[in-house]
This record gives sequence, C-alpha cells and structure tokens, in this order.
Amino acid sequence: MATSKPQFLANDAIASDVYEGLTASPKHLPAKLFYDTTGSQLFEQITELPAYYLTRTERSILEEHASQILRQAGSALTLVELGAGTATKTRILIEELLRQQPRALFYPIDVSPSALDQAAWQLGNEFPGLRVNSIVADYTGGVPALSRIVGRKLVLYIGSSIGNFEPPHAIRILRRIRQTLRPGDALLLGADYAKSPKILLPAYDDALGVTSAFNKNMLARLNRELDADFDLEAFKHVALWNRRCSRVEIYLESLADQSVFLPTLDLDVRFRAGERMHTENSYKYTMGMIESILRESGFMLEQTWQDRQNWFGVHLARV
Ligand code: AVJ
Repeated sequence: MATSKPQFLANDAIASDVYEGLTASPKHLPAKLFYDTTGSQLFEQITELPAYYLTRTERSILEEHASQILRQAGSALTLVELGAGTATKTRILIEELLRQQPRALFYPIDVSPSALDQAAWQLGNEFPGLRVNSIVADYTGGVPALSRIVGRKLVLYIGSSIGNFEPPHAIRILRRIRQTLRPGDALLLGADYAKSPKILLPAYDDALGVTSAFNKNMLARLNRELDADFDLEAFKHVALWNRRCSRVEIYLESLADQSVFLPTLDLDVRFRAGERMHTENSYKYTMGMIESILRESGFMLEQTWQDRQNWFGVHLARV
C-alpha cells in the first residue's frame, strides 16, 4: 500500500500536524497547539490585559443582559458550552439561570480534562442547584452525545472562539452542532466585530509582550514535546490586520537564516531571515457575516446584544 504520511515515534497527536505545517510552503502551525498548560495560563493573562478588550467587553454584555438573554432563550434550560475551558464567563449566566429556575444541568465540553475538572469542581461548589456533566471532546467534529440530552438546550459558544476558523469551517462546525439540536433549542454566539486596526492590533500585540510569549510558547512546546531546538530569541511575534479577509493574522517571523532540527520527526527545517510562519487567524465579524454563517448552518438569528461602542456582539440564534 502506498502511503504519503510518515509515521512518527513520539507524541503522535501533534506530530503529524507539526510535520505537515513545517514542510508546507508557506509554513504554518495550527492555533490549537497554543493550549498546553503554559499556553492556557498565558491566554488567561491575555484576557486580563488592558489592550485585550474582547473578554471584558463580552463579560460586560453578559452581565448587563443575562436575565433577558436567558428569558429569550426559553424556560427550563439545560446549558451546554463549546470549548468551555474553565468556564469563567459562564458563571454569570449560570447565576442568573439559577435565579430563574431552582435547578439546572450544565454540560461543559472541552478537549482539556484538567480545565473541565477545575470548572466542574468550582461550579459544583458554588452552585448547589447545578449539576455539571463534563464532556471531554473536540467539538469541531460535532458532539453526538448532545442529541441524547432531554429538554430544551441553550448551547453557549462564547469568547470569540469561532474567530479562529475560516468562515466555511465555522459553518461546518455550527451545522454539526445544529444536527444534534431540536426545534426550540438555541445557540448563544459571542463574536468580535471588525473595527479599526488601531484598536485590533494592540489587542494582538500588547506592550507587555504577553501575546508574544503566548505565540512563542508554541515553539517552546515543540522543544518540550518533540525535542526540537527552536531558539525563541531568533523569532519575532507579528500581528497583521488583513482587511480583505476581515481577520487578524498572527505569525512567528524568523530573525535570521537558521535551521531547526526536530529529531522525533526526523526533520530539518530551514528558515530564511524575514520568513513568516503563520500560527493563527482571528476573524472579525460584520453583522452581515454573522447573519450569513448562522443562516448557512441552519440557525435563525433572533436577537443581538452588544456594547456601547459596538466592539463585540452576543447573538441568540434558534434552531
Ligand atoms: C481564544 C481565539 C478568542 O482570537 O482573540 C488571543 C486567541 N490569540 N490573542 C482570539 C488569541 C492571541 C483568541 N481566541
């Protein structure tokens, strides 16, 4: 049998993605590799940066409108959260939900068991009326188990996580989720709006260098897990606004001609000075883009809540 994909000895989960990305032209690495333990901690730090307006803006929208959002979603709700992580913003909705109904079920879904354990433990302690059933899964392929949940579901997809995916991929993800829902179920989608690069770029290239450290941790992770020898000082964090595609693009730019060896992949990679390796897209939506991805994935937009400056939107859509 002819096979084009090499087999790897170590850490197969990330090895084939890394091999594919580093041998491609132009080079790239997938954004999902950001989130090892160190990377998740760095992302938590990003969410507290003054320049990273996304988290606090979405939180303020949820705080101001939680009651209305939940009433609009329907009565006797079961909450599901895609990519829940530690579910910190979710507690705003949970707290309000438990004012509207005495008991609730919460299904956080995430690839990280440790983040889920933390969320389940904290929320279980804080809210006696809440039952937390964690699901360890990569929601991008759909979550078949969702179709077995009885009662009305509200699926939370907040934090602008959808922004990492190219719109056709975002539509496929939403469609797979939609297939596990029933009429009357709802989706709450949090997305960042397109705006001036004067506001966007500092959020992705902060003065404190936390985003740079977050980006370079991808290389540190390859050093740790694949025994690679990336020199973190020899790469520079770059953030660009691509207006045509309505996205912020993140790169690691090689500061010199250099080569890097990844013994576990039996791979020697050459970088030219100035060569950029793509690590992330962060799509910034217009209202038209939101309407279109929801429509194309089988949802109907019902209501939108946003902050005073129209920087961030929280959208309720119905099956
Ligand atoms: C977790 C995808 C919402 O795109 O704003 C933050 C990730 N990358 N700074 C985003 C991220 C660099 C973040 N999301």
